[in-house]
Amino acid sequence: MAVLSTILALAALGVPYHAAAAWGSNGTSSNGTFKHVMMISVDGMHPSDVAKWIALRPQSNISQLIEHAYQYTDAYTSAPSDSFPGTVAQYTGATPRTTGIWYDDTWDWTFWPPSSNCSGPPGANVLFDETIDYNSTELFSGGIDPAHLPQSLVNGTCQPIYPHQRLRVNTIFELITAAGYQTAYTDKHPAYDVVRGPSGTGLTVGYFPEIAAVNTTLSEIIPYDQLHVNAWLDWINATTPVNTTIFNGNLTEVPTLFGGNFQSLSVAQKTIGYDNDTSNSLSAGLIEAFEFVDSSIGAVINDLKAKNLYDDTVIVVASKHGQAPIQRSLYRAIDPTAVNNNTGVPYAWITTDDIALIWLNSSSDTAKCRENLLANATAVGILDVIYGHNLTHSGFGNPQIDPAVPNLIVQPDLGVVYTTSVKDAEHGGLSYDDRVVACFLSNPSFEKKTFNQTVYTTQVAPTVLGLLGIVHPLLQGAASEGVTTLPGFTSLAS
Ligand SMILES: *[C@@H]1O[C@H](CO)[C@@H](O)[C@H](O)[C@H]1NC(C)=O
Ligand SMILES: *[C@@H]1O[C@H](CO)[C@@H](O)[C@H](O)[C@H]1NC(C)=O
Ligand SMILES: *[C@@H]1O[C@H](CO)[C@@H](O)[C@H](O)[C@H]1NC(C)=O
Ligand SMILES: *[C@@H]1O[C@H](CO)[C@@H](O)[C@H](O)[C@H]1NC(C)=O
Ligand SMILES: *[C@@H]1O[C@H](CO)[C@@H](O)[C@H](O)[C@H]1NC(C)=O
Ligand SMILES: *[C@@H]1O[C@H](CO)[C@@H](O)[C@H](O)[C@H]1NC(C)=O
Ligand SMILES: *[C@@H]1O[C@H](CO)[C@@H](O)[C@H](O)[C@H]1NC(C)=O
Ligand SMILES: *[C@@H]1O[C@H](CO)[C@@H](O)[C@H](O)[C@H]1NC(C)=O
Ligand SMILES: *[C@@H]1O[C@H](CO)[C@@H](O)[C@H](O)[C@H]1NC(C)=O
Ligand SMILES: *[C@@H]1O[C@H](CO)[C@@H](O)[C@H](O)[C@H]1NC(C)=O
Ligand SMILES: *[C@@H]1O[C@H](CO)[C@@H](O)[C@H](O)[C@H]1NC(C)=O
Ligand SMILES: CC(=O)N[C@H]1CO[C@H](CO)[C@@H](O)[C@@H]1O
Repeated sequence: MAVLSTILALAALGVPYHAAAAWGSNGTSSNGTFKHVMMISVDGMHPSDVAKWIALRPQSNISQLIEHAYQYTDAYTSAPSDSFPGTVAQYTGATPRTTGIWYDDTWDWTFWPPSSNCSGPPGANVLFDETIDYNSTELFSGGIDPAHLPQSLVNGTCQPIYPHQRLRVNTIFELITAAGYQTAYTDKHPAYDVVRGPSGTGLTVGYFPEIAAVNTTLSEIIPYDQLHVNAWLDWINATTPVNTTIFNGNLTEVPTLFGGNFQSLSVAQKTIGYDNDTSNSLSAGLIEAFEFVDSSIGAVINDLKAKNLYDDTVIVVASKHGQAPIQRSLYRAIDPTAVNNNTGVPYAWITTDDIALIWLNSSSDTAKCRENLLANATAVGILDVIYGHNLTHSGFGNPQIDPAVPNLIVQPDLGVVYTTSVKDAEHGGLSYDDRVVACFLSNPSFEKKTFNQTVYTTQVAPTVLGLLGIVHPLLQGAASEGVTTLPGFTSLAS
């Protein structure tokens, strides 16, 4: 009785405590403790951004979340780190070599173009962005038009392949719906149907306003992001916004797992950038983006509290990608055709961003291609070209046996972006600025802890299952790559 009243008193004061049923003496969670997990990606947010924001606004909502969080200061998203593989990493626990999801724009030797009926030689661009919508100039674009999807053979039959069918391993959403719970997710294109997983059963509902329908300026992206926030508030009310995609029956309860992203900070990084001072302070534009994100998180927290759900919900803030360069003076735009022109050998496809992925017609040209590119390394802004053994041994997979793996990966110098657009930064590549991301898990019962060791956002997936009491070896990608829960959290081993 005395212990209980102490806990209640501390709780009333907002002092952190260990709920005996939920926490071991070493602070690791037991399974099945929490009823809900909300996963937020603040796209582009580095750990250094979180530190700068907290220093600027110690009373902010993000600061208060971190007061009751396990925070990881050296967390990395997938490599490549673009939005598509970065999202998939958090929901499968695996990286592109296992998931098959390298980028939203790639090549695959077992695909054919849209509407081709799989005729002609195999090998096609696999593009899962706004171009697969019915009409991407409309915010509610009608969803995915199968006529715009690349095709492949499924048991010998030519079929359009939806993003979720392209994924090779299951998602935590699938395991959660299989356990009888409901789920919801929001992101920037209908193509984020990818998180439904190969079975297509992972999402109860989705909400995918098309970002390509708005201009890429902070003033247009904030109202766009507000739609995602409104969806979260609706879900916390067990309702759905107008223009929801109902995949597996309408939502009837507060989802067990719900998630989504913010674009505002990423757009501010790309169109405004950091201050040009020596500490790369948050510029006025980045502060504006942060103000919006922070107040939106505050609205979610208040809503969870009002519905008495806050104590039962873990809020996971893990960004799907960073942004490079943080130091604006390192930025250098290079025409992407500089890569194409310097391969010196026939290629099937080149994806360029702040990385280049190259699929060659003949893998026997691989070493020659690397040599040619390196011969013009300065002009093309190349730091290294990864291929062959190095590709496989660095965990990227083997293009000799996997039709989705590029033959070469060009890692440009930090700050180089292969683009003809006007920008200040980009993401998708392998640099520290691209891959290091904010990662913290918050609940009022968590005593603040900071973990400085290297972790990966793939670890979020099994951790979330552990929090909800679901056995994680069922998570195929994490099991295949030996990915464990984040330090400080335990999972159900079997
Ligand atoms: C932490 O505590 C849990 C639960 O009491 C226990 O199962 C686990 O072995 C402990 N881990 C460490 C590293 O001591
Ligand atoms: C797409 O939507 C825009 C805006 O509503 C409209 O002008 C255009 O005709 C539509 N395109 C197609 C192919 O339906
Ligand atoms: C729903 O989508 C339709 C287009 O399909 C659009 O006209 C309408 O404004 C949208 N409604 C809301 C509330 O978003
Ligand atoms: C392909 O065929 C196998 C064996 O008949 C079957 O188990 C599997 O479900 C089929 N896959 C699809 C996607 O139809
Ligand atoms: C985007 O900007 C252009 C030019 O300023 C403007 O004409 C257009 O209406 C804007 N689009 C949206 C969706 O607001
Ligand atoms: C919550 O849902 C109920 C219906 O279940 C609805 O009447 C109410 O307006 C909703 N509240 C908000 C804030 O959306
Ligand atoms: C789904 O539920 C929402 C309320 O959450 C309701 O407004 C909508 O009409 C329902 N949709 C269908 C197709 O039943
Ligand atoms: C930093 O300097 C660049 C180049 O002079 C300029 O274009 C940019 O606007 C500056 N950024 C900020 C946030 O002031
Ligand atoms: C690459 O070659 C094409 C065709 O010759 C040319 O138009 C383009 O300017 C070249 N790119 C660069 C960066 O030199
Ligand atoms: C490398 O650049 C030089 C000029 O700097 C050019 O003459 C040469 O053709 C380029 N190499 C290739 C393979 O394109
Ligand atoms: C590639 O392999 C060589 C020799 O095995 C090694 O020295 C080099 O560091 C590797 N580079 C990368 C990027 O892995
Ligand atoms: C919800 C849930 O799966 N709970 C499990 C937690 O772990 C214990 C011991 O392994 C199981 O008995 C529970 O079923």
